[in-house]
Amino acid sequence: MTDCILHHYDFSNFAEKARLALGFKGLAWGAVTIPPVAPKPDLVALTGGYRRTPVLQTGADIWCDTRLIVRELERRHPQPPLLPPALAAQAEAIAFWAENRLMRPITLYASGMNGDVLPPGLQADRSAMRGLPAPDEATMLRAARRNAPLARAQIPQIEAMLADGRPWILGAQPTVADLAVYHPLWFLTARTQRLAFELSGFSRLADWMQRVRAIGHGRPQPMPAQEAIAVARAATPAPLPPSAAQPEDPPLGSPVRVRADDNGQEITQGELVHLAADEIALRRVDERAGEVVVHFPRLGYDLRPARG
Ligand SMILES: N[C@@H](CCC(=O)N[C@@H](CS)C(=O)NCC(=O)O)C(=O)O
Repeated sequence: MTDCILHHYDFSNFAEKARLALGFKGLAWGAVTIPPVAPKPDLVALTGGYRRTPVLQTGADIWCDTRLIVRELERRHPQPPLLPPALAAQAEAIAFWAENRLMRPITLYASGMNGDVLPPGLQADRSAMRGLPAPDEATMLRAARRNAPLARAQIPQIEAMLADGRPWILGAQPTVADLAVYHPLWFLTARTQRLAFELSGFSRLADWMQRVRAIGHGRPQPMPAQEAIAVARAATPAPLPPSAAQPEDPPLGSPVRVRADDNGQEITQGELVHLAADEIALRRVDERAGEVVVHFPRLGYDLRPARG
């Protein structure tokens, strides 16, 4: 039996980070395949609005964003650690660079060059997530050309991080930094080998990517979305630890809304039931999933009193 269910799809790079985290912990997990584009009614039955990928479910608790997903996996399965206390802050800082500076040029470059092998409607959906019109092929290619040099300015930095022969980004021990730096690079060649040449000549990087790949995905067990919703319905949200609210926060127990501050800004609304230094949790009752608690990190998310 598994207590973790991951809602994901194959070519999502953030999902690859979560799959590797599950693999690193040696877990069996329920694998629900979600659509790569909106609408995602079965996912939204659980999240209440959030539509990004991946989402972790443990019973009637729903964990949004891979930063929080990794932290929750670490809490449930501390060994082996992905956030060893002495390295956690550095690992998170490198992960922030990888996911906010390295990743976007790589995804724009790879998507522009691989338009023919990506699902129809994907680019229109991604542009809509940023409030932009659907791009045509020429626009995608221009974006790829603008972003290739930005990817090439950063890939050698990863080789440099490994220059002293260390096996992992932060030294002798793997951390979440390895997963976060790996997944954008993985995306470069996940669909085709067309851009593999961009990584050639970086031998330490290649050996390190092989080590990360070897972590694997643990034991995914395919699960229909209906079953995951039934799991939530049958479960009760886990008891919450004491809150650590800030003076500026909306009161606990009040109706609030949360949305991502960058892209995919669909709103999740509910009763504010938990606040920690970097976590927000809302309780909501869904027609299909019953009572669920939806968890978000604070960083990267916008918390406000609900309207009306
Ligand atoms: N900060 C989020 C980012 C998640 C994200 O942007 N995921 C992409 C897929 S790799 C996404 O949601 N794309 C739109 C979608 O899947 O609907 C996380 O760490 O989970």
